[in-house]
Amino acid sequence: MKNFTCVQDIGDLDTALQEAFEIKKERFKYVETGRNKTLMMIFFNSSLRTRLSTQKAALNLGMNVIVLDINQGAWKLETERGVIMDGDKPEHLLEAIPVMGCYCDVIGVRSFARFEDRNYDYEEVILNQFIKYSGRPVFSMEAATRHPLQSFADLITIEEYKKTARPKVVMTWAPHPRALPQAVPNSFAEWMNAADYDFVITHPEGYELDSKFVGNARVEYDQMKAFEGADFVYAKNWAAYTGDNYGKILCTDRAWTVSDRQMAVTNNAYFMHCLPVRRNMIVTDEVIESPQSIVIPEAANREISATVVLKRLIESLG
Ligand code: AN0
Ligand code: CP
Repeated sequence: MKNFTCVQDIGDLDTALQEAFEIKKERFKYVETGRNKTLMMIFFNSSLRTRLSTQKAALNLGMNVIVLDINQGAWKLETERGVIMDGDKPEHLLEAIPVMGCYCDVIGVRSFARFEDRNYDYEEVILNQFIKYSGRPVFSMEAATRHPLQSFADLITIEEYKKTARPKVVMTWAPHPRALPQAVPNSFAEWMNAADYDFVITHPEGYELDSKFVGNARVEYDQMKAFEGADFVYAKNWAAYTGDNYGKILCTDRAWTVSDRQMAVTNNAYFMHCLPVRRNMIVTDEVIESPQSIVIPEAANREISATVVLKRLIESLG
């Protein structure tokens, strides 16, 4: 695996899952694989889980780790080519990236959608510049349109908890006070479609995701109807994707907050969320604290997905 940015990069899902479960049983099995290899993690945005779980994954593989928060102590970076740099940004990404590449063997990048220009976000300009100019294998730690380490962890979690071969998985939009990217829902949809579960997406009208990610999923605007018989409920907020509404908040209706009312019509569904989650906006205290809530084991599996991905990237170094 040369880079890891989307579900296609991981190849066969069953093989990847087997590797994940092998590593989960014996976390340090490949502790020699990363000896004298250095992981560099670059954060343009905040993180708790990704930062900690990816670092832990690197330690499982015996790697060294360097972390840089671009907004805390690094020079402010210009990202557009052709700009006359007479403003507040002393350095250009086009020098910074190859320099970062000099000090490491593998690079992880977190760079969220900016919501200024949909094409710019959906072309993954920043992530692709890292791939093009770093000279190193690059993996996404949530880029503008996807969060594959999260989705892989979500898949591992569903495989651990499912009671039928092809469970019904419902991804529901839920309200949030700030405009959030589509990366998590896009990516989750991409992985659920690849896993071939019975996959349903529910959201208010206007919140349609890019059809490339929706794929063969059923879209149901009636949240209660969508929840009927669900085995897994995956909640997430996202801002609008379509047309001039890109990046806008169109709905704040707390009837969409996941509560006992919706969970009651499910097949005793497990509740999932990638975290961080705003309680009583996305989900009630009761649901997230219920025995059916698997948000913590889901977060724990981030270490496992990251270990598989880093191991494969190191192996590709030859
Ligand atoms: C981010 C998002 O929605 O993409 C990160 C989630 C893993 N969430 C927030 O910014 C709150
Ligand atoms: N789920 C997730 O990626 O969390 P962080 O934003 O805290 O890394």
